[in-house]
Amino acid sequence: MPSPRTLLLTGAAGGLGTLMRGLLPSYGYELRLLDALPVPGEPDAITADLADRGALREAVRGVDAVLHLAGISLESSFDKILRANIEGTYNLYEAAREEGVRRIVFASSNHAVGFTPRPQAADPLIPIGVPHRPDTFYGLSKAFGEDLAQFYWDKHGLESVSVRIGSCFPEPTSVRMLSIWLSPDDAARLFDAVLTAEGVGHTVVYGSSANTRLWWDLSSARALGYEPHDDSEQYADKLVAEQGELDPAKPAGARLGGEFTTNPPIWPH
Ligand code: NAI
Ligand code: 15L
Repeated sequence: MPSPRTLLLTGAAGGLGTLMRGLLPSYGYELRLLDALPVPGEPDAITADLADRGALREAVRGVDAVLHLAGISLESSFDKILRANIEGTYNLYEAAREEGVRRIVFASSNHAVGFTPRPQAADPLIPIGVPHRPDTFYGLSKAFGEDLAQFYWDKHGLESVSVRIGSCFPEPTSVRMLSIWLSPDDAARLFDAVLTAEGVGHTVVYGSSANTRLWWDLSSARALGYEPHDDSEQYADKLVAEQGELDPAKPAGARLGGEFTTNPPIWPH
């Protein structure tokens, strides 16, 4: 990517957006912020909903790339998911296409493939090429977003990297998260790698740290230059003592998406 690297960060008021607002400037990005909610301490942030096509078009004008984090980040009603995550992501891609933006990094989720069995014992890591197996309407919207990204590359030459994020929080809070935790510092490394790699077309990567208990294959992310530094294992003793090891006989211990795959989904954190 040519310098200066102006980046539109959608979802800037959210948990991950707040972490990335703190970390990405040190990689040389000049951030333009957008969220449906005001962004605390950021008077210049754009307050706009993803339904507002005019505002999106203005927001993407002149940026080198977009890091698209905005949306509903847990299960919700289909109508709400439809508006924010499905139509909203479409609106963003259309605005980017109209304004000639070169690349979008799409915050996909492990829940796009949440019904994939999680590896047990000596099973191989989950490859990036597994079919979509969404575990919620939320996961379905992420599967849609990945397909939308592929479509805009094939049809319009707009590059994307879809990052199937595991759990990005300051610390893992469940035993399941030990396997898919993405530390905030590694998230910034990963986003920087996928924003700057050459010739990504549309690439799908898993997003986690180099966890000892890793469930999936990070090689597509590494191929784009990602080098994780962190490992959740430092939190393992405490979490396992509190919660016990995952039970592979239970749905939440058997599948990648954990508790999202139960009906109704339950939230452990
Ligand atoms: P969050 O819920 O904390 O933040 C989402 C932000 O998007 C909020 O500030 C919200 O106001 C904004 N937003 C929601 N609907 C909007 C709309 N219609 N128009 C404009 N803004 C809207 O979520 P978090 O944790 O920061 O996640 C960010 C992204 O990463 C989400 O897309 C989420 O699905 C994805 N992701 C996050 C993971 C994590 O562990 N934090 C794991 C997997 C995916
Ligand atoms: C997600 O996709 C959610 O946005 C996040 O809040 C976590 O629940 C994460 O998945 C997870 O699977 O732990």
